[in-house]
Formats: sequence, C-alpha cells, structure tokens
Amino acid sequence: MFSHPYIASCFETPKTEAEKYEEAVAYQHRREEISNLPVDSGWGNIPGRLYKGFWFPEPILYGVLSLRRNFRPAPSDIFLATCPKSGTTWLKALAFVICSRGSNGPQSMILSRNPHDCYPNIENFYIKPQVPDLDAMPSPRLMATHTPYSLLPESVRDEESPSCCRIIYLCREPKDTLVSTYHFANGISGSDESMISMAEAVELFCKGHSPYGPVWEHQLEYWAESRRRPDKVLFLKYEDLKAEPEANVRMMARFMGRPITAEEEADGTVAEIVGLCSFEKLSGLEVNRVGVRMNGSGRAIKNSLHFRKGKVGDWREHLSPEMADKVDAVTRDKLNGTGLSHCNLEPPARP
Ligand code: PAP
Repeated sequence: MFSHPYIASCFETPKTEAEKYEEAVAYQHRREEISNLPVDSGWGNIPGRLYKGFWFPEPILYGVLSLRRNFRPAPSDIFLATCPKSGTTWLKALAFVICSRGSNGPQSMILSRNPHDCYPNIENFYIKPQVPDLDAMPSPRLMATHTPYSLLPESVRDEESPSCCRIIYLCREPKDTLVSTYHFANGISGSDESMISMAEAVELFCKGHSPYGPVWEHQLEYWAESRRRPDKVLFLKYEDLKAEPEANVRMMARFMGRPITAEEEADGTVAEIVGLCSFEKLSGLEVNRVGVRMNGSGRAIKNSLHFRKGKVGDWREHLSPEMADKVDAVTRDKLNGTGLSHCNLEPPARP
C-alpha cells in the first residue's frame, strides 16, 4: 500500500501469537467504537465520522485512534501537521530536503518520488490491525499528520516528558483551503454522482464538515500551542511561505535542529532548497505528472492531483462574493480575539 522506503521494515518485527491476538481484538473494538459515531456522507464519497469535535475520513479514523494508543515518541521526532489542502505536499518536500541535505542520495529522492512517498501521514501507518514498529525509521523521524493537536498521542504533547516532540504546523487561508479541498474531492470522487457542487462544499465547510475539520478549530489548537510553547511548535502560513520562502526555510531549518550554516548561506543552499521544492519544479517532474499512489483511504490517487495551481487567492476564481462572505464571516467569528489572522478577509468588491 505504501511506497515509503522504510514502511516494509516497520511491519517486519516478529510478533507472538498473543500479541497478534491482542492487536486483532483492539482492532475489532475500535471499529465498533467508530461505527457508533455520527456519520456524514462526506466529500468525494468517503464517509466522515465525527470524533471529539472533528470530522475524520472513516477509513483513517481507525489509524488516529491506534496512533493515540500505540505511538512511542522519540525526542528527535518532528511532526509536520496540516489540515488537508493547506500545503502538506510542499511542507513535506521542504522538510525532507532540509533534513537530508548534504547527503546526495536522499535529497535527490524528491526528484523521483512524490513528497507523500518520502514519508506518509503517520495515521496512515496505523490503519491496519498490526501495529507498526517505527524504530525502523531513520532518526530524526519526520512524520506528517492531519490529526488535530488535541487528538495527537498524549506522549507527543506531554511537555514534562523527555520525549515531547517538535511540531511544524502549516496553515492556509480558509477560502483557498476550501477551494483546494473541493477540487481534490471531486478529482478523486470517481463518479459523477459523488461529485459535489461548490455551493454544497461551502455549506459543508462552514458547518465544519470538511476532512479533519472544522478547519478553524484545527488551526487554532496548533496556534494556541505555538504561542504557549514556541520552542516545540512552529506555526507557519502558506501565504508567508509564498511571500518569503527563504526566510521560512531558514526558520524551519533552525527549528529542526539543522540550521543553515554560513557556508551554506554563501553557496546559495537556501535558494536551491526553495527552487527544488517549488510548485513549478515539483509539478513538472515526471513522477508528479504521470505517477499514481494509494492514499490512506485505499484509493488510487494521481500524483498530479496534489499540484493544481499552488496560488494565494485562487478562491477569487471559484467563489461568488456571497460564498466568500459566508466563509469570511465564520473565519472572523472563530478567530476573533485569538491573535491568529488571515489575509484576504475583506469582502470582495461587488460588481
Ligand atoms: P494534501 O492534504 O492532500 O496533501 P496539500 O498538499 O495540503 O494536500 O494541498 C494541496 C495544495 O497545495 C494545492 O493547492 P491548490 O489546490 O490551491 O492549487 C497544491 O497545488 C498546493 N501545492 C502543492 N505543492 C506545492 C508547492 N510546492 N508549492 C506551493 N503550493 C503547492
């Protein structure tokens, strides 16, 4: 299912019959728990389940629950957290290249693999009954996640614990996130019947019924934590990454414990990283134009679907002024007094 190079070894650790039995029982138990949760027809025909205030794609919720129970953190772990369609692909590429720079092999992997195949979302590791052994992953373990902060394993969030992990969160302006989600959901829907209209998408999104949504609560949980513990949670914005990619790469590198050296500053490493991970570069690679991968829900996804326009403010091409106002009203309401703000919130000019 995964083409991640370390995934096979994560599932090779021998288990006793008793351990296998325990895993099978836990799997059954969690599936029952999920089947009793509120359900929604969801986006792209994948049912959504409401768990502790967030809507999860049903096939992945099992992974979130298992991750919470079974994950064993290491102090060097770095989580890359996003709400879907906020720039995960870009963040994964940047983190991977920043972390692996200096060693030619891994860095060039980004040219032949989709960033999602450099390391998949961690909850997807846990969707099978068999619990993976992540000790097989090289250190530092980079792990992407869409899981809301409050639902990450306690061990990851426990600031008293020596294993408390670092987290980089990338957030995106909600209207652009909505438009990107809409295109992606319809792109993977597989049939005309399961496509949704933009009006339906706006309605669902504003009610919080979007994958891993409500998007505002998702952003605010990480935002609050980044303000409380800036040494452990780095909060980035897609729009800032677009405007000042080099400054953001430096910030990421420092946070990840691999600061850009004076030598690298002199030899143009930062610009090289930005160029290698740019939308233009990645979307033009053969693997991302014609490749296909399986996602966490078990669907075949064209890699090209992860690269649509990569622009700030594309919502203007897709949302009516009324739709934009509706999303902005929710954004203003939810973000009021939190210190978090987004660009492009003014009502668009009416004809
Ligand atoms: P995912 O949650 O399915 O992984 P994610 O990567 O978070 O999706 O978001 C996809 C968006 O990031 C797309 O935005 P769009 O629909 O508005 O175009 C995609 O184009 C954009 N994107 C992907 N790679 C890059 C990149 N290298 N630079 C900027 N934007 C990118």
